[in-house]
Amino acid sequence: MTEKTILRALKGEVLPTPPIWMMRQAGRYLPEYRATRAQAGDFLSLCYTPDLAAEVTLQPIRRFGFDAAILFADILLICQALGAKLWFETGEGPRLSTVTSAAEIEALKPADAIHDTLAPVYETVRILSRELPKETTLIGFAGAPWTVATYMVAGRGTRDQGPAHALKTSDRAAFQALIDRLTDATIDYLSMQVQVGAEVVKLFDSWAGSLKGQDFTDFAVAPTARIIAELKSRHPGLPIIAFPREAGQGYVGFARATGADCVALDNSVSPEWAAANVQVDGCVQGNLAPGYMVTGGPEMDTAIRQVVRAFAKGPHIFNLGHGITPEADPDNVARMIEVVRGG
Ligand code: 1CP
Repeated sequence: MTEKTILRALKGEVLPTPPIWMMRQAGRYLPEYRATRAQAGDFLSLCYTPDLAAEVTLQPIRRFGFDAAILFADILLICQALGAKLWFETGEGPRLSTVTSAAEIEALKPADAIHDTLAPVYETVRILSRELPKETTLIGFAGAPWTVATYMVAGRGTRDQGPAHALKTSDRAAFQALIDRLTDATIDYLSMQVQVGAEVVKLFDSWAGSLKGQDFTDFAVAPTARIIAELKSRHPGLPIIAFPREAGQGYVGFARATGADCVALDNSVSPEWAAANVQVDGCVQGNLAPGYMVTGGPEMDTAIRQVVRAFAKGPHIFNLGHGITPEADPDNVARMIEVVRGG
């Protein structure tokens, strides 16, 4: 059997057509997702019901034939597994009980206690590895420690990650302890996803862009490097994608500094710049602006071709620069795939 295209790109192979998948490809822009989510009742029940989580993971594969499926779950489930309370306010987003002191960080559950809560996620992975088409790669994921910490400290999503920055300044040792706990738990979580069938893992550091200078090194690069080194020692050859979103100049050398096989790029950097400065070190993923999935038209076709052309001389996985939004039109997604595949 020929190797799956995503795995070939992750090994550094330059393919005539880049493989393609899309962040948040299972999501509210799809009527079939909205129907399954309604059946589950709420978002967390959907994440924790393996049959339904597997179903929504498979929906965009059936509809569009993407080259990869990403496990349906959320980066915040690990907070719950560590003992925080987690719920989603309809129309607003996640809410968590906060963790803001050395004592509260110390009181979190140890890394090896996370698996009871996360067992349904592992079951979803098992179902998917049985049911996915043989050419489709299964991607597992977790949030990177800094991004998950921003939610745990603030108790919600924040525009500027202010509460996490404040704790980092007022008690750096406590903040480092939180990052260390999350790093250990993330290693065990991803390792288990791989044991039950994930073929690639991705680390989402959605708020990496708000870390500057030494903080970027300490809290984006260092934890990512430790997670990758430990995962690769437990699972030799495991391909790993890192997404330090909005890292800007921080993208340069990120693969070398962390050991990532692929750096995912947001759409604030131009593909031409990223080809010259990031793809020189290996595979990149990205980076069409998600807004085109709403607006479509000839401008979308042009932008898609620009991304494909800019990255054509090196290993590339086509994706958006961030998740597709609920207002997107599924017909634009179908057209994107057609254009990437030469239409
Ligand atoms: O109502 C709904 O259906 C909820 C929307 C939704 C979805 C579809 C949330 C709530 N999470 C998810 C699934 C999800 N989240 C996946 C599944 C796989 C896929 O991509 O199809 C993944 C990989 C994530 C990752 C995730 N969750 C990130 C990192 C990526 C990113 O978008 O930056 C983050 C920051 C979250 C937290 C989160 N979960 C949900 C929301 C609305 C948010 C953002 C909250 C905020 O900051 O305000």
